[in-house]
Amino acid sequence: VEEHSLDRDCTTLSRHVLQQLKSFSADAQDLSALMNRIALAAKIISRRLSRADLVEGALGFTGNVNVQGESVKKMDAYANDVFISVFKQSGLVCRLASEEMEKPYYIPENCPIGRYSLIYDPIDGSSNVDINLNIGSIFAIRRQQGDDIDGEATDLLQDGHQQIAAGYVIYGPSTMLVYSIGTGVHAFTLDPSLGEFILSQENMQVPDHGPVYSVNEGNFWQWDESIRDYIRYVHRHEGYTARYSGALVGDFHRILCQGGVFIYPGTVKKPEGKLRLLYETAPLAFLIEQAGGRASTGTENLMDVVPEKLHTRTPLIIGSKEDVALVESFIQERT
Ligand code: AHM
Ligand code: MG
Repeated sequence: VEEHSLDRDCTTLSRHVLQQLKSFSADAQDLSALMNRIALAAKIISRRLSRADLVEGALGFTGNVNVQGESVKKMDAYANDVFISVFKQSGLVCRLASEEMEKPYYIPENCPIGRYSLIYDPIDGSSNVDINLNIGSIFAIRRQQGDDIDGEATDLLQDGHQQIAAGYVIYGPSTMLVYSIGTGVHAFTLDPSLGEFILSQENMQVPDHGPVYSVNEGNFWQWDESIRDYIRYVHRHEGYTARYSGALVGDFHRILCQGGVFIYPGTVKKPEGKLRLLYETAPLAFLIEQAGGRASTGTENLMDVVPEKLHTRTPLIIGSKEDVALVESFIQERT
């Protein structure tokens, strides 16, 4: 007998947000609309990436250096602008803060009513862009607090608990959007023929322990002795496997699915490490906690860290509970 039923029940992202909140309240409608806008940005970026090598001017560097001191790639700039244009039309977001912009970007026409701020890393793992390997976008949504009269967005300088939603998009063999609004972690896969993100994994849980350790061991010589001790431990014990792609989103996604730990530690010279709190480490910390895992700086729960500035960096140890605790135990032994 020929089956005409659909492969799955085709829950779309916007519907899922409303279902999760079990309401059609104004807040729920806002969140659903915000997630829809993020999904639109993801589709536009995904579309460009899928043919990047064939599109004139899509790859390579712009020639500019961003506030982080990193050379900006054309795709970084493109993706940054995509989020801005998409949210200009939303009415909901007054401020956007991103890795690629020194200061927050204000959308004046949205500001009287737009009470949400979008914080994002438009292209995470930029070194993978020109070689067609997986990259991502990371995002978080926070509610604007106060009127921000001085235009400094100082209310963004708060801990990760202020996030009301967070997630990432991974541009891999398929494009996936993984998000949480505080009711678990859910993954959606883009069906390009429909142009829709369709629910593919609901309530993802990270195992309490996993085999993967994901760290750039080329930095071994720059690390504090405690991190070296942990790596030596891993090298001497059975059951570990190294995986490191150069794109946090990809490495994190593997760990979320299979368990293990991702580490970007500080170095002796730069104790705060490389990754930025507001649009890299805090959103992923929000997700991993929702999935039953943990995120730490080594000495502090990552969600509790208050950034001093927009681009504040933190060390990151994230993944399965037991693996994060083991890394912490090496750090605490030496402090
Ligand atoms: P980016 O957002 O500019 O691409 O930088 C962040 C990336 C992460 O995706 C990745 O985990 C890390 O930097 C890799 O850094 P390194 O090359 O030092 O290992
Ligand atoms: Mg990044």
